[in-house]
Amino acid sequence: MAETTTEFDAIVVGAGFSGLYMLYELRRRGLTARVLEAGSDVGGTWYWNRYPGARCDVESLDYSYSFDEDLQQEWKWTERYPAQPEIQRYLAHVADRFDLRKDITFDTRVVAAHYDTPSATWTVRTEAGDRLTARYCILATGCLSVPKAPEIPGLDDFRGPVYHTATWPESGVDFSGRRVGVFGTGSSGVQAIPMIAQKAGHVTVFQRTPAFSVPAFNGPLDPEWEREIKTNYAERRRQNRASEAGIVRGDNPQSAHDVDDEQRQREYESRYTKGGFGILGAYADLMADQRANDTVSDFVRQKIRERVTDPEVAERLLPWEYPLGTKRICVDTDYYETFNRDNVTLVDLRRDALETVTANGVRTARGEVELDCLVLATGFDAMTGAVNRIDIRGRDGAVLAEKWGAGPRTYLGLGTAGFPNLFLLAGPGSPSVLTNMVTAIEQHVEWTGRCIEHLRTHGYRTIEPTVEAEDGWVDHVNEVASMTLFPKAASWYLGANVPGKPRIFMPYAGGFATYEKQCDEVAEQDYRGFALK
Ligand code: N01
Repeated sequence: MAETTTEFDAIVVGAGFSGLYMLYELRRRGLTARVLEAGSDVGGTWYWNRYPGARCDVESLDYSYSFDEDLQQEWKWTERYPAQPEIQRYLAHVADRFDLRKDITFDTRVVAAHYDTPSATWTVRTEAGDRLTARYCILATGCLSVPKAPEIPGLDDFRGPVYHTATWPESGVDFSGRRVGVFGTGSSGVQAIPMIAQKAGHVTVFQRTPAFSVPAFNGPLDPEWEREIKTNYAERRRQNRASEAGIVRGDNPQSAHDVDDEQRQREYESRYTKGGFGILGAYADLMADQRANDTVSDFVRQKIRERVTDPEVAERLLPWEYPLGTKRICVDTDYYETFNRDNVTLVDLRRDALETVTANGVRTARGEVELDCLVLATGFDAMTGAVNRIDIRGRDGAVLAEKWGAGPRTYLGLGTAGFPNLFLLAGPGSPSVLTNMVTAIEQHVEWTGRCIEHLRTHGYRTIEPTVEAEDGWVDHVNEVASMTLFPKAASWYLGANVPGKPRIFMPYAGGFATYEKQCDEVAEQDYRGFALK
């Protein structure tokens, strides 16, 4: 695009799962839209996170769009948990199948979005200086799309290559025979470390906080299971939306205290051996009651001990600092077993403090480890990072990053007061990252599509949350979080992984089904809590 101004009904920022479906939804309702995407292809998070082992930990048959019956019937997933290349192929297929690409501009980063009150339009500016205007501005920018600065001293001095899992080179990395240092043992590190160890000469893992990880038991997709789901896919999707996690995982309404220890162990064992995070649904109070959570945390810690040959290494891998699930649980393939390999060393930074990265490696209190390259799996400026780095100005020049300076403020995670016609998809204050993201995204896209249609049908120019409704929702989000164990962990849910970021529990912990009900009620009551003009 040259430096021109182009007008659309809507501008969508981001072409991941949410941006693609939003474009489809807008078109379906007869609106013109342009999607602006920083990457060179569709995929969003899945475009950038192409590190070895990158894989979704929601099952493929659930981690996919439900909006088109033919699409969901014809697409064939190969594995129970889809790997990044397959998700990328799927999203490319969706883009082609619905001819979405013609309305997407790639390699285009949005740097600003300013609202003009007299014309009630948004002007969106790209890094290249192009301007686009639209009535509606929709942020499909993703919850985990801005890598956080790693804050590792001396990193710039390192002479070898440094790779971040979230900006992995498209051509891949050949680790053969190399001495690799890895920082980060969250979901990305837990997936990447076993794959890197298979190729590298030696891997040294610098662990700051151990993960709770459960095995995926991934494998080829069982054709019987696929047939069963596809025979009545609509019912499966309905059940996902009627659940609190946006996914059927057999949630048990009992308290962990209602049963004796033997029965609890059987329940945990049965869920653990099925693979994935179904273990979180074993009892209703695991995320709300410390003693209940202790039972499942102890169970998983014992499993870790059993998976690691050297008891000393196992002890260093045990998480004690937070209850299971309060940091996102990891789902792995051979993570703990990888520490049984001769070419893998675990450095526990809690006992062996990091001093600095040097030109040739990493120095800790116990000495220097020489390395050829470094892998950073150090996470994201989650949920608000991608929004705050765009210069977003609403009514009267209000700056969104300033408004959110003490933490994000939204109504239902969908909009924010003072910013008319600005929609957030899976924004802070919505269940998003605590659920199956695709379920959450579909609900937000559909709600937004219906809302825009409502505005147009009834001749409204603008919609924005009232300050009262927003304050009420922010209080509600905080109150619900305070009834859970989530605030006990220094997690990215709370912004605690980014130095200086306000500590506010950002997602809505009240459950997906409860949340969707509230969104529907708001819409049915003529968009209660929103001002329509
Ligand atoms: O990031 P994280 P992630 N020095 O923030 C460590 C989703 N996801 O990319 O805990 C040393 O979880 C940090 O240590 P600590 C999923 O929702 C999904 O792994 O801050 N270490 C931690 O160990 C997930 O939760 C999938 O003490 C440093 C790690 O880096 C989310 O993305 C796959 C450090 C960061 O863990 C984020 O996961 C991948 C430093 N200076 C991701 N700074 C699947 O679907 C940070 N760390 C499977």
